[in-house]
Amino acid sequence: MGQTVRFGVSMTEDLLTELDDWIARKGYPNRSEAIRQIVRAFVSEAKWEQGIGNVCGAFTVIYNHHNHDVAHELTHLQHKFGDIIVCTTHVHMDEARCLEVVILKGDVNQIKTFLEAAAGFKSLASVSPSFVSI
Ligand code: NI
Repeated sequence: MGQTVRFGVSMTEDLLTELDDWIARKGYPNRSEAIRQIVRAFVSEAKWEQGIGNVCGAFTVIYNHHNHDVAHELTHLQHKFGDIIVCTTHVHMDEARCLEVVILKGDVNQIKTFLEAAAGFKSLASVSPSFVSI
């Protein structure tokens, strides 16, 4: 964390009104906190798109455990990418369905490769993965 620096920003009244309305809806305590969050999200997304730096986040998948191919592929993938996997949680949802959450941390390009490989699974559903720069 660096030193906090103040700077001025100019914008039209209309745009400022839109910003203040958004801040009120989101419940941010002030413009500075809102703008910090906006910039962090923008920088994080830009780094993700450009493949820069490290990220952390989760990949969530629901699959039918009677489909042994999926269970096997998921285990195989986790062994292959062990250096970027922090931990995995497996929940037996019911007699057929399993939910698995894989927490990942590391190089953004390695994590993208993991997600591309996992996208090919014949899962029942997967939650949109979300990663942030660290
Ligand atoms: Ni299970």
